[in-house]
Amino acid sequence: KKTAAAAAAAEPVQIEDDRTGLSVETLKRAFADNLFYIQGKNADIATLNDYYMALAYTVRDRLLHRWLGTIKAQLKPKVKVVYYLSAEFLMGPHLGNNLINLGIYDQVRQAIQESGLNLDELIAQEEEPGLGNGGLGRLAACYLDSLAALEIPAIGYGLRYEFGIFDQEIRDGWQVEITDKWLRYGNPWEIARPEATVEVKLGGHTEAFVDGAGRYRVRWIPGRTIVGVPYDTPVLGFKNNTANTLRLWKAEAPESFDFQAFNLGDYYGAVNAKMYSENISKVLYPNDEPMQGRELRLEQQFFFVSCSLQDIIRRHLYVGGKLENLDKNAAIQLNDTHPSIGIAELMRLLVDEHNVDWDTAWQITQDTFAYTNHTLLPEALERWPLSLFGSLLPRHLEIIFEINRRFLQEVSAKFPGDTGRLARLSLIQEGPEKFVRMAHLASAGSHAINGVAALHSELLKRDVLRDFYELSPEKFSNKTNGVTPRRWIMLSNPELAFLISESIGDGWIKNLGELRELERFANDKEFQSRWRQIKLNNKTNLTEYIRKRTGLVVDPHSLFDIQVKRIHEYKRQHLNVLYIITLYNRLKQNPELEITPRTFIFGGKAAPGYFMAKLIIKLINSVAAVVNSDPDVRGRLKVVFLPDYNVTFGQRVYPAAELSEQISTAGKEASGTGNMKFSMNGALTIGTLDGANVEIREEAGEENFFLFGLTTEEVYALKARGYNPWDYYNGNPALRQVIDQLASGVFSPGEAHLFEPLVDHLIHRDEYLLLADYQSYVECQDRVGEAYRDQEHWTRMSILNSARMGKFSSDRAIREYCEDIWGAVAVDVALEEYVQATA
Ligand code: BZD
Repeated sequence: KKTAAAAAAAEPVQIEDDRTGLSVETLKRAFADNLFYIQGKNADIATLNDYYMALAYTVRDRLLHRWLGTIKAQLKPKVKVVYYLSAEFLMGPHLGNNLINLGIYDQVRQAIQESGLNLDELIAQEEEPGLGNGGLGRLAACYLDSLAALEIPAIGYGLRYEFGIFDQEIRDGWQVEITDKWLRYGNPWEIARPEATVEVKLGGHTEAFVDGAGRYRVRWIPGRTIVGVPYDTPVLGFKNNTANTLRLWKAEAPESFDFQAFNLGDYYGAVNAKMYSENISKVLYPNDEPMQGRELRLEQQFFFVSCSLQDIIRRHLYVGGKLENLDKNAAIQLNDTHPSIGIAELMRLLVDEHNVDWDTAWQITQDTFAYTNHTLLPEALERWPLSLFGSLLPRHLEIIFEINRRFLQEVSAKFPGDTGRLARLSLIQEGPEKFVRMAHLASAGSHAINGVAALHSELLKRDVLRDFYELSPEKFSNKTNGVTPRRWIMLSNPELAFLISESIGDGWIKNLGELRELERFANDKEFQSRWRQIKLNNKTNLTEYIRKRTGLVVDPHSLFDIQVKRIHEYKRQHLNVLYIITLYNRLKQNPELEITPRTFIFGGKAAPGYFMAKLIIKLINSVAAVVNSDPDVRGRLKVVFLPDYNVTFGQRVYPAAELSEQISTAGKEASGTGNMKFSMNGALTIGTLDGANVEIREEAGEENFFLFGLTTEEVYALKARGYNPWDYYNGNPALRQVIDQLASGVFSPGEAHLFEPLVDHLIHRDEYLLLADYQSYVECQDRVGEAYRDQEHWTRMSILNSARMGKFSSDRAIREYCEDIWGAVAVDVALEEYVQATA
């Protein structure tokens, strides 16, 4: 302490210009220096990865002063910090993004070129941190970007999975999962902070005792402890001084563990215990996996949440805050229910460890936490078997019982005699096996609850959280999702970004609403032709990539019709396939038929244990195999499944798309965010009135959107009166032909029964109403094909789509969270003197 204080008081030492300077000369020198001194290589033996690392360190050096300045600015009393708790952060590669946010893309490109290398190749070298499944994890990443852009003090807390989402390979048309070794070559963007390690308890039992002041207390005697070591990654704001922190926890064994066993001479036992502890942050769980017996997942959730809350309290006390005022300095957002155990953990920390009385603790907790729901699918709502929960977290179970007892008392007071309501609202689901309902814990323990699109938020109030809405309507609001234009336009689609800036200035990057000014170019022939040329360039790039990855040759002049997202029955990739087969049949029956040449492109991963989703991948590849090798449809129809869809690949795909498939069953997709990325980059949408599609259509104008399918109300009504897919099968010859072909093995030569499970499900149950929506989808797709023939009109629609997507910037979403939920405001970051002297 004393040494540190003395050092801080001393005259600041001038930090070398080589680590902060931004001239091309300095950048080149720093790059060469890092190659030599950090990578320990020279040009004779350096690999592409060595060059990437050298560049990454060169860039990292140039953001550190912002990072330290931000940390300092945030560690002040009265500053309110947003803590975003999320089991997933799907950040995507950092290098290109950091260049954009630092505003040094051009200098660095030149420096790298003058060093005899190519910047794009170095950027492509980065192994992306795939620490998320899909939309939910990517949303967390976009929100961190916007928080920094808006200079809001924020920390993202999560898990540093050693293995992120698996890499996908396609073998014989089937998905094969490969472990994602993203840390293999080191991660230049993170800094370990072992000095900030925290301890986490698990298992064991509890004991009641009376403390010195005569108060009834409980202590938790854990069965084991693990420690969390934080790894910090800077998250830069766009051309400002803010660099927030993403703090991810790695699980390790405490030292004491080894020593104990070591003293007993059980060396291997000690090593075993160490390995067991480290398991907790080993691997990301895929979504859509059965939750049964997934104890390790609950351990993960509790582990990162406990580490984070201890960290938050430590920070709060460090700046001299009082625990009673935690909510004045901290807004904690729960990204779905995955971190909702935090409600019970904060209660435990306050009541058991900091001796705060229950009522005060509960008030603090509710005022601090807010909860975002991301799904209406009943099977996706988290519930933990009481037995499992109690054995891992005995004290938390007691606390949850006590929260529930008081909560239900309040409910009784408000709705006397309504026992049905009590059972529905209870945090515990009764029955032969009892469960803790995490969405109920999150809802009871938060002051704000939000859905992620207007429709979704309405449905939440009507269905899943109806009783909570009736109890506390003031907690509910909508926060329509958004995505960051920095990554999803500037970085992904530089040519388009350039054209836009040239036409309307570059204010849109920070204020996406300004894209509206593009409307005046919608009919401008010259502008239209540049717009089209850029799309063609992006399509050509994707074409080249497709050829490299799959060997398939596709025509960049065909309509690029793209569906990329996780594979799930509710997202209905197979409805898309039904249309492809329909088109194929038409062409076979009428070889002279004129159609708009199309390339159907799919990408997405299936959860390893989700059989139907994997079968859908096989289906797409099987149909592709037949269609692509049939000379009768050559030049008119192509089907591509691109393996290993991830953020990096998304950055290539959205700019190249002309048609965006957003075809989920109405009422099932909470929001969608890919739909926004497509539309911003000038793709038109074919979609149902689901999730944020509703608002995208509202903004773009209904004449610039291809709408089809049942509405949510119609879906409910149809199911209520008894949906029978057979009627649709029997009543529609084209549909029947498609289904019969699938059933008889036309697309699975030699394996006639391959798609039987899919076909059976469609004609007997069809939970997601593909058959009901088939005709409407086909007709809509036909209208798309027609519309594409008028390129001028299509381009106009495309421009208008981009121009009107301002609402879907994550900056807008974050502003709403700040104003309505967090009460957080921007904080100025001052750069350290030594940097002002040099930068
Ligand atoms: O969240 C998604 C929704 O399905 C989308 O509609 C929505 O746009 C995004 C962002 O709000 N949900 C997920 O991505 N969910 C998961 O990935 C997930 C992960 C683990 C466990 C359960 C779900």
